Parts: sequence; C-alpha cells; structure tokens
Amino acid sequence: MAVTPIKKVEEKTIDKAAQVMIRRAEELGIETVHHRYEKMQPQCGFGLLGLCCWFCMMGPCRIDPFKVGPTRGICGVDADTMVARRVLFHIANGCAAHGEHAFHVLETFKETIKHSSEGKQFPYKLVDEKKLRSIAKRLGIPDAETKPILELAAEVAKKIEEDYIRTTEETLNVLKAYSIDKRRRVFEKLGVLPRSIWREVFEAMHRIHIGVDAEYRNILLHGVRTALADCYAMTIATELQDVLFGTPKPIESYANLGVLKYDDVNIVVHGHNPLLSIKIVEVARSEKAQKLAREVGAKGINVCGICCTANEVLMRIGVPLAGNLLHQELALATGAVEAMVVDYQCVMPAVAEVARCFHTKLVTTMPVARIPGGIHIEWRAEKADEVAEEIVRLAIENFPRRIKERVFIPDIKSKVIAGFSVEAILEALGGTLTPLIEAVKRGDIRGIVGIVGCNNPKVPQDKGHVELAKELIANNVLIVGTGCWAIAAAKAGLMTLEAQSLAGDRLRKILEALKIPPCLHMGSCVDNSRILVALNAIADALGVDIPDLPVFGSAPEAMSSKAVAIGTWFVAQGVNVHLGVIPPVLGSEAVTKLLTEDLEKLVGARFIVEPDPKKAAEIILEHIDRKRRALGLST
Ligand code: MSK
Repeated sequence: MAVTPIKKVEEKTIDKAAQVMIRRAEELGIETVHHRYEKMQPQCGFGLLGLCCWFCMMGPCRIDPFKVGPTRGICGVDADTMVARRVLFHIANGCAAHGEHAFHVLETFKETIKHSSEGKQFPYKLVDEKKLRSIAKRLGIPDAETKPILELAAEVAKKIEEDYIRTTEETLNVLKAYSIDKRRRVFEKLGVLPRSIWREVFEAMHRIHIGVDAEYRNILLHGVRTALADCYAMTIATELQDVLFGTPKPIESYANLGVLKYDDVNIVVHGHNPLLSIKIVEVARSEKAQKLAREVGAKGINVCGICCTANEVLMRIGVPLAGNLLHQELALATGAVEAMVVDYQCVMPAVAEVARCFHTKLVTTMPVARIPGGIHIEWRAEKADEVAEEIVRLAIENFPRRIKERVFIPDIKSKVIAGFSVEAILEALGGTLTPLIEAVKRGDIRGIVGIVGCNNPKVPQDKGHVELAKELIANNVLIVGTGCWAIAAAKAGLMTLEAQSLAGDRLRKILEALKIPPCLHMGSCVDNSRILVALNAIADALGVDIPDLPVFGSAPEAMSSKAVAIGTWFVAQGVNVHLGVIPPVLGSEAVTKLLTEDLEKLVGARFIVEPDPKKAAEIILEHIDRKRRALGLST
C-alpha cells in the first residue's frame, strides 16, 4: 500500500527511534497512527468543541458555536448540556475501564484465597503479606497485624467487594480508608461521595440518556462523583496487584525500541492488566522455554512492553519498555516481533494490520477485548500458567518464520530506574517522610509535580512530557509520574542518576543524597493512586489540606477517557491539573468556566489548559510559589 509520507517527522515526535521507524514504516508501505491522523484532517470543528451529540437516534445533532445555525439539538438540548454530557460520558467510560480492571484483579485475589484455603495449587499467590496487612489496617479490619493471613485476605476482599455492590447511600470503604478527613468533608458537603463503583457509572449512563439530566452543573457534579469512584477503583487495582505480585522497589532496565533484539524471540506485552503478562515473563524466563528458543535458532527470549502493561512488568520484574502509546505500531514495524500479546485498553486495532505485514502473531487474551486479525487465547486465572506457556510456545515456533532481511531495529534505548512505590520512596527516605517534608520546607524541593497520561497524535509525541519535566526539574521541582509520561521520561533518560545533572542546584543535592533520579517512575495509569497516597501523607504530616500544598498535576498529552476521569479526580482531591491538549469543551462557555475557574471555589483546584510546555511550567511554578508563601515558606 502506498503511504503518503509525513512531511516533517520531527513535528510528529521528538523520539529519534520513532522518527526513524515512521520513515521505515513508510518505506514498507505501512500506515501508522500519524498517517491516519493526517488523513483525518480537518477534524470536525463541532466535535472538537464538544458540540455534536449522538446519544439518541433523532441525531446526530450539532450546535453552531457562532449561533448562525441551530443553537439547540433536535430534543432542545443546549450547548452547555451537550458539552457537559460528553464530559460525563468520558468520565464514566474511564471509571468503567479502571473499575473492570480492578474487578478482574479482585476476582483473581478471591480465587487465590479460595484455592490457598483449600490447599490447592493455583497460579497466583498472596506474595506481599506486609502490604496485605497494611491494606487491612487502613480498612479498619480488627487484628490486622496478627490475624491469619487467609482469614485477613478474605475480610479485605469482602470490604472491597462491597464497594462494587453496595445498594445503600454509604460511601466506599476504600475511600474512607484512603482519604484524609479534610477532603472527605469537602466531598460530603458537595454531595459527591461515591456509593459504589458500578452504581456511579450506571447512574452516569442514565443521566446522559435522552431526556434525563439537562442541567450542566448537575451533570458535572455527578462527573466528580463518578471520577471519585474511578479514583478508588484505581486504588483497589494498585493495592491488590501489590499483594499478588509484590510492592515495587527501585529496579533498573532500559527503554525504547532498541530493547528489541535481533537474535531473540521477541514478545511484546501491551495493555494494562499485569495478570497474564507477569505469567508470560515467568514462563519466558524459564530454562525450559529458553531451551526451546535455542532449538529454533534464537539466542533466547526477550519480553518487553508497551503502555501500562509495560510499566507494570517493568517496575515489578525489570522488563524493558519498548515504548508508549504511539510506539505500538512502530514496535511491530521492526519486523522483529514474534508475538504481541495484548490485554486491554489503549491497544489500537491497527496493530493487527501492521502484524499482518510480517510474521508477527497478534494474540488477544481478554474476553472483553478481541481484535479482528488476532488469535484469541483466553486468559483464565486458574489456567494462567498454561495460557502463558501456550503463548510463549506460539512465539518461539514463529521465530523461524521471521524474514531477517525485513528486520530493522533502531539502536536507541535509555537506561531507566523505575519502581518508586510510596513504600520504596519511604525506604529511600529512611522510613519516614520527614526528610522530604524538611526539604520542601527549606525550598530545596520547591514543589512536587505529578506528570501523567498518554500520547496524543495531535501534539508531537513526548515533547510536552519531556520539555515540561526538564523545565520543572531545572527549577528544583521534584517530578513523580505514571503511564505514558513515565515511558516518555524513561526514553528521554530522565529516570537515571545521570539526569540529576539537569536538576537545579538545590534539588540536585537532595537527589544525590538520596541516590534517586529527578523523575520518579511510580507505575502505570492505575498507580496514580500511589501519587494520591503520597499527597495524603504529605498533607497529613503538614496538618493542611491538599489544595494548600505546593504541588500540581499535569497531563501534557492526554488522550483517553481514563485520562479525563483521572484529571477530574485529581482536581476533586484538590490538585490543579494542567492539560496540554485542548479538551472538547470550548463549545460551552459555562462548562469551560466551571472547569477552569469555578471548581476552585468548590474543591480548591481547577483545570488549566496550556499547550506550550514552557508557559505551562511558568504557570505551575507561579502556583507553587503562591502556595509556599501561603504556608509561610520561602520562595
Ligand atoms: S497507557 S491511558 S495512553 S497513559 Fe495507560 Fe498511556 Fe494513557 Fe493509555
């Protein structure tokens, strides 16, 4: 297929490996996300403003922002309601994604308890007893430190399950366990305490149905409630994954397409849920699998990852990162991948098309996520080891079909130190937050910024992520983050000890003393919950509420509905959130004002939209200094 070349590839990505691979894909006639993005131009102006609606079959309707054409949809919906409904749709969509992920982990956790109690073999184990006891303690389970582990785990599972199935007006057990009093009071006053994860998504879908909620403030208030349900669904996923696979500790690896190997069987795991990918790594590292690989002429088996499954297996077992969202097709375009194994979320259906150009097998594994062109080998908790073995064998057997002449792997990769869970950060600090808090008070750490979120082909890949991080660390701001930002920062070398040299003098001394990079990899998307746990602890230690802290959140290249949900709950928790991509809300002045101004009066924080990373850094630094002054700290 002839592909129209991208005019200036450096305007699509700052990542050198990606630049090379986009050109390589063009040579091979492979279309990527960037080419499809160009074909899609100009994108619908109504859609970009949030002014189109397809929620019923009288539509689609669109509202004229210039008020020359229709100012209402066929049902009479106005611009404010139309835009607000779309925001709520995204939040509910994001919450459903995280909620399902967490629920799958909960089901596996319960099965693990059941099999262990019956003394039966099971692919999963309760690996991190210390973490389990700390979760139980937070949940207020009696004798959390001494109770037999399986009994305790069953009580934890029950408390968490209640947060899905509750039918009363009580709020989530996990919210009560993981939020600070000051925030809980704010949520209570606003009437946004979530009741159950399923119920808030259900109610959101009801409200946006034709002829239900038509008052934009009421719709968005439920958006906040649903986003909070999302927040604690993510907490469930993180916490239970830590129990099943161990709480991350600092670990070294590499990032970027150069982690693929010419002589190895390459398996790329992609998606979000580590339940199967961890098993694949275990099997691939076994002597039996390595021997099989050698028998087909490979040197060994190399598992690497894309997106948040990559983050999960990196921070727990050191698996290298092949790349973030916009790398998924490029990894396959190397021609060196025997199997791409996907679970769910952020997997572009286009990977099937790229795989088809080579010998690559695309393997889908989750019942909720099949892709035409993929082979479906379904994960089940009780069969996880066999499924992983089958997939690894499939990849090994596929190696001889690789056409060596078509393989090209860019020799580009960076070192990365990942695995900064809250527990690991505390350990680096000597077991207490005091050194961090004292450094913030002195101004050695001017502030802390969480940078998170996706890539988006609307902006150059990684540019916002990397430039914003560099600008902030040069100004003595410590960066923590997750998701595709974390992969961007890793690829750019910002998660190494060498990157300490990019930090301002005062921050650098702290980093050198603690032997940590200036950008701390805290995990996958769901691990944004770790950032919140850290913020709660800092606010508690200082005796203030979260909006009082010299902190900020940023999603420079936000793309998914999950990002909308995460951004909304960070704001609800009192953290200002910067967005580098303009969200589809500008069609309503009222909604835009509510999100970027009025929310501050309600929850103490708001959204800020600024595409230029340098200007965004200025806004963030100004906010941090304002908060420092209010706390009586030097600036
Ligand atoms: S993978 S949600 S593109 S961060 Fe978590 Fe990356 Fe965003 Fe997906």
